[in-house]
Order: sequence, then C-alpha cells, then structure tokens
Amino acid sequence: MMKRDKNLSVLLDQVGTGKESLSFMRRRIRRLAQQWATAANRLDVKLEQRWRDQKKILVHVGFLTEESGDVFSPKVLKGGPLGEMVQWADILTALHVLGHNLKISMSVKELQGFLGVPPGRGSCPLTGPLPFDLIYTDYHGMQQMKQHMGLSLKKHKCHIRVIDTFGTEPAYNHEEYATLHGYRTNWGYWNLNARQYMTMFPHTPDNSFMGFVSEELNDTEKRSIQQDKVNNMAVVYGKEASMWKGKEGFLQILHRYMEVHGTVYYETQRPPEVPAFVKNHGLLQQHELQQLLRKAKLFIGFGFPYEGPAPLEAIANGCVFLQPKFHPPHSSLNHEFFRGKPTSREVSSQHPYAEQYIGRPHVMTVDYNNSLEFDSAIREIMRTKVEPYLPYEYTCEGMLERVHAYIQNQVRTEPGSAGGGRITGPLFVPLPNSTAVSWASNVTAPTAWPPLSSLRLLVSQEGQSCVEACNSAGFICEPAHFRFINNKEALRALEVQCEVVDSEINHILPAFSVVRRECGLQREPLLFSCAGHSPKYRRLCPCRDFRRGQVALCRDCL
Ligand code: U2F
Repeated sequence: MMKRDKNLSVLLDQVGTGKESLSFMRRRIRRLAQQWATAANRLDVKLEQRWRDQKKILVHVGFLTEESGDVFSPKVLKGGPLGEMVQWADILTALHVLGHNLKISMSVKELQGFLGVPPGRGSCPLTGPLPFDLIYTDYHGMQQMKQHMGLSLKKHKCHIRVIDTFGTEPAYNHEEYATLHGYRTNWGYWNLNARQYMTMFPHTPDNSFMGFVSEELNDTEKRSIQQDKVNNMAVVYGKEASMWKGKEGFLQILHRYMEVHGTVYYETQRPPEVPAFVKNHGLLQQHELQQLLRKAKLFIGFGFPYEGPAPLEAIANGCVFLQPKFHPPHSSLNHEFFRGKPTSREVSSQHPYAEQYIGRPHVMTVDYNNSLEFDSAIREIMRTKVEPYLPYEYTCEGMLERVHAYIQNQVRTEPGSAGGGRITGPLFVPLPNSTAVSWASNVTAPTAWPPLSSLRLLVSQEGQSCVEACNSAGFICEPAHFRFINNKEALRALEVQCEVVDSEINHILPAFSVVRRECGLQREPLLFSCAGHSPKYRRLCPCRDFRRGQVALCRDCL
C-alpha cells in the first residue's frame, strides 16, 4: 500500500475549485478526513496482509460538466439537491484512501485528455488499449464517452461503473429487449452487466450498492448528545420551500407539541410555504446542520425528497425520523419524479431504506392521511429515548470495505454464457413453505464472486420477484448466481414438473408455470433479473447470505 495522504491534500488539489459544487465537495472531504483515515487503518488491520491490486482509475463526473448543462452547481447554495455531491465526494475519497491511482475529470476536455484523444479532434475514437482499469461515471458521462470514444466504448465497457442513484433494472438496460418490450427510457440502454450500475442505497440488488457515508460519533459525543437533546424540538426535512407546500395541516399538529425548526433556503424573506411559527435557520452548511440535529429529537419528512442522505445523518445524531408511508407505493407508473427512470421499483415510503433496514425506534413510517396516527406518532417520539445509530455500511470503514471488495472481485471475466460454471457440495434449497431441499451437484466455480458457498436457491410465489422471495426468507437476491441455477439440474432438484423446458429471452427467466407445466431457462445473461416477476410464473431465485450491517457482501465475500 502506498503512503497515506492524511489530510487528503492531494485529493483536494485534484478536485479543483471554481464552482459551488466543488467547494461543497471539498468542504466535505476536508471535514471527514480524520474519520476516513481512522477507518482506513481499521480496514488494514481487518484485511491483514491480503494482496490488493492498485488500479488505475478515472472518475468522470458527467453531471457536473458544463457540456451536460450542469444544473446542479448553481443550486448548491439555494436548496438544490446535494445528495449526488455527497456521494461523489465520498466515492472520490474512498478510492483515494484505498490507495488507487486516481484521475478526476469534470469536463469533456479533461476526459479526452485522460483517454488520450488528441486535442482538437473531438470525435476521434480511442483506438488503442484503455489507459484505465476502471472508469466511474454517470449517465451523462456515458453519453460523453460514447461521443468521444465511438465504437471502442463497446469494447471497453466492462471497465465502466455508472453511479446511478435510483437504479437501473436489467429489462431497461438491454437495448433490443427494452425497445421491443416498452422498457426504453431517455437514460439509455447501455447493455452493461446490471451490476455495473451503482446505487445510493441497497434498494435494487440487480445493481451494486455504492452508498456514501455519514458522520460517526464517538462515545463521548454520544453521551453529550443524550444530555443535550431537547425533547420537544423538531427539524423539518426539506431545504427548498416547494417541499413544504400543502403541509400546513401537519405542521399545525406538530406545532401543538413541538418547537418546529427548518433549514429552508430563502433570499430576502420567509417563503410563504413556511408558517410564521417555524424557526427557519436558512440553508445551513453541513456541519451546522449536524449541530442542529444533535439537539433535535425529531427529524420529520413530508414525502420529498426521496431517498436522500439527510435522514441517515439525523438518525446518526440521535433523532427519530418520522416519514409518510406511501399507499399505493410511488413508482415510474404513478409519480412524475420516477416517470422515465429505468426502474419499476415501488417506493413504499419517502425513505424505504430507513423504513426497512433501520425501523423502530429510530424510524417511524406512518399514514399521514390518518391524523390520529400522525398525532400519536409525535407523542410517542417525545416519550421514547433513542441512541444515535449509524448502520455499518454507511460508516467510512463500511464503505471502504465494500468498495475494496468490489474493486478486487467484481465483474471480472465472467463467461458470457447463460449457463454457468460448476458447483461443488450440497446447496440448501429452502422453499417458501420452509421445507429445505439439499441439492448436491458436481459443479465447481472457484473464481466465482460472491463465492458459491453463499448461494441459496429458492422458488418465488407466482407474481413474486426474486427480490421479494429472497427477502422474505432472510436472504438477498444475488444476480451473479443466476448463471449457476439457470439449468435443468436446478429444476430437477426443486422437483419442478416440466413437460417442456424452453430457453428464451425474457427477464423473468429462469421460471416455470405450475398450471401449464412449462419451464423456461434464460438465453440472454444480461437479462438475469432479480426484479422481474409475472403473475403466472414462479421464478427460480439465486439468493445469498449477507453480513449484518453490510448487505452488499456475503459472509465469505472478503
Ligand atoms: C436527495 O437529494 P437531496 O440533496 O435533496 O438530499 P438531502 O437528504 O436533503 O441531503 C443532502 C445533503 O444536504 C445537506 C445534508 C445532506 O448530506 O447534510 N444539507 C445541508 O448541507 N444543509 C441543509 O440545510 C440541509 C441539508 C437525493 F440524495 C438525490 O439523489 C435525489 O436526486 C433528491 C431528490 O429525490 O433527493
């Protein structure tokens, strides 16, 4: 490992200056430097002397380039989205701290320079070998790389990782399939392995969970927070006035019990959406927000923004996060924000991760249309004592551990075939009705990652996706394992009655119809999908175990 850049000054120089978005990222990198350094030391101890390849990595932040229009930077100080910048700052820091050889580009010109395209020949395709082992970018960056690399992008595509907050499901990613079956979106259909898309939360197991970090407290800080908590102090989640629109009723109820604080951006006077009884601090710097959250008992969301970092920060600072349940769930079918996004995911509340992975007493998800329920949740929160809590996967060590594991193991050279390597040893096949079938096969796949020891084969109910089927059995769907269960032996082990076994291109396969006794295997590996479901089919699901607090990694994954 190389010598560590303790105060991250090398990284800060690379990030550059000149835009509010960059200043925001630099402040964040500086503020968390000590925490990253401690985490890196702990990870070193944990990994002992294990060999780690140093990779040449290019990070091209497409959405911050002038060429993409950069709508984010001008809004940094005006209540616009900061989640993306939080995540990019943390990705850059993680890659740097892990000791990789990092280049950062925030303009098409820099991108061309790094890829070796001669200046003045904008569309000259890269012909030689790619000068990087890995390229992290986003959807805007993909377009820019396509324009400047031409056809050779296809050749180098396995080196690319796309940072994609809300996720991309396989059906939307496969060009021909998306076009034929109505899954085409403006984001593109890049024919990547779906694990090359990396999300902000672990919500779409077809993709990889990249995440970000939240500040960690030491024991002394935790104790002093407990002492200083103001039991009747609430902070409203929403830095832009529009997020408060139409919420007067809830705010009135809340105000009956608590002092209400806000951090809403304003120019000269209080925005009309924010009632006079609210103590509005204006948009705060991140460290100032942390201080406010340390005093507050409640952090309350009114439905937007979806899936941001702030609730994790609030919970880490000892607040309870109260948020609305969405009934019916929000999705690309019924909500403008998700319309046209390459996912069919149904979002059950403002922050499904907080709801499903954290839950009570830190998170309360209630029906806001029921004012009694809303009222009693507030009273309960005032009575409850909670400790600051941060899931391991959102600590610096957790993020370093995960990114390290991906870089060293993920999407190496997997066979392009839909049928897989060979499995050894017995595999437990717990069916949903809890009878466990043990399946011994003579297949081996010594280089598989996650290792095959983590595989658990399950059958979904009709209409159920593998995401749900694996979850309900206490596992997680693992798309890398599809290639091992996409075969007749798996059907046989599960005692599925097949009159015919077809091999087709459809994102719900492998699956079978009980009534028609038809079984189908997958012919296109890019369409292996945890998300797919169909009312008449039961799916074969490759589930795996996971580490507590680090769902991205199986028990033997490190
Ligand atoms: C999400 O983006 P947002 O920026 O709206 O997410 P937030 O949860 O509000 O938090 C982003 C950061 O803003 C910081 C806070 C968080 O880390 O510390 N902040 C601040 O610096 N000062 C303040 O007064 C208040 C907050 C999501 F992350 C994006 O991916 C989505 O595009 C967006 C829309 O759903 O929501």
